[in-house]
Amino acid sequence: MTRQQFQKNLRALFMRHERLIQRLNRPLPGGNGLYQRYQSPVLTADHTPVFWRYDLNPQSNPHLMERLGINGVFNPGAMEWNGKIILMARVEGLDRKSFFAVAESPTGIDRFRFWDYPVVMPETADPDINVYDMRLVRHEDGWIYGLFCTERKDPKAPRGDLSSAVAQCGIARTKDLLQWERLDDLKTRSPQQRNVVLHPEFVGGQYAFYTRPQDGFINTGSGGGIGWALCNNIEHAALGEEKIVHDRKYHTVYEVKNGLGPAPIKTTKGWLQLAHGVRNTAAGLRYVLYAFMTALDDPGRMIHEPGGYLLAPQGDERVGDVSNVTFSNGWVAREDGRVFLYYASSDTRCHVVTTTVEKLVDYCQNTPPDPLRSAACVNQRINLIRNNLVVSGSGQ
Ligand code: M1P
Repeated sequence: MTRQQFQKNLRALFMRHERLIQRLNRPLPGGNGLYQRYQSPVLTADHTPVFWRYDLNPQSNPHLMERLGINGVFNPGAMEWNGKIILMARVEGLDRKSFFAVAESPTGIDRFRFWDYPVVMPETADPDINVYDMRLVRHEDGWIYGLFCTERKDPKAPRGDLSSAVAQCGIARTKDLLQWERLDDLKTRSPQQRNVVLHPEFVGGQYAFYTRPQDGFINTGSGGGIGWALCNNIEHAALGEEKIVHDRKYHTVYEVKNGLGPAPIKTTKGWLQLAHGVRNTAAGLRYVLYAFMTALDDPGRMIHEPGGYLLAPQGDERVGDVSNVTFSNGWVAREDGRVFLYYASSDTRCHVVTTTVEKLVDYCQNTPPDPLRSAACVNQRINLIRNNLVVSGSGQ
């Protein structure tokens, strides 16, 4: 390639990237009255800066090839930051290793741009092989915490088994999202932990954790459910018994497993909680999002448990590296009552839906619970139909 051609291709590359970053995201027509979906994902692999992927030096990269490609950008933590919205994305390279990186937007709906460098996360004495799914929380102790999954090869795996892994909760804290202090990994009685979330307030003067005790890396075994436990020391956090806040149940959308999403949102009526539920199908696991509320005076106590899912993969969202998945570990409640709920589809890209605290509380309080049997579901629906026909004056 001539020097001239190299420069031309380079300009085209940057222009394509800039067009993508500047693209506005339009609301999709229709909807369910609860939240607004949008036309485009908010973050994709193509949103990562050109200079993260290409060597821009014509001497060392005369063909202007991508040297370190990005496979996917998904499962972001989220928070408001200096009046803007930032996403702490899970960025996965072509080599399957994930890392964290901050993307910032003036609107929270479009124009997310990555900061120049990814997060440099300090390691513990036992280095992480893979890190992912950070839950960001501004704790009342003054720190911003990032709780994430740290994955390492299972030391007990038989020779030749190169897949068995141990997942645990890594904990780090920061004041500026740039310098991170790594604390000890969370110690629990469970052999595997993923989807651990720090509650934003002290409870009885202690740090409070939502957990997901699990026997296997993928399978819950005898464990599972969203757990809850307190501890005094965040620097060397260790939990005793995990009380189950929300258990798995037969023939529900969270039958196989579940896990809390982001840290909860405080409302006057209770804590709004978002979680993912997993069921099995002939086509593999299906991940959907569901909501519930816990008590203000005891965030580990369920008070409203609407039946069914809140959000499931739709259209293109259903296809990706791990198809049929919606997963969320980030949402932001704005001062004006709007809520931006970020989720990833099929472990590939990130999306947003917008709603309000008022709507989410109404949804949790007034959506009937899952009656757990077909006949009971029919009764539930007949009640709705009967009331509607009376209201509309066409009842018989
Ligand atoms: O592949 C779907 C999701 O699987 C895991 O979630 P869970 O621990 O509930 O099974 C996580 O690895 C998550 O990152 C991933 O999106």
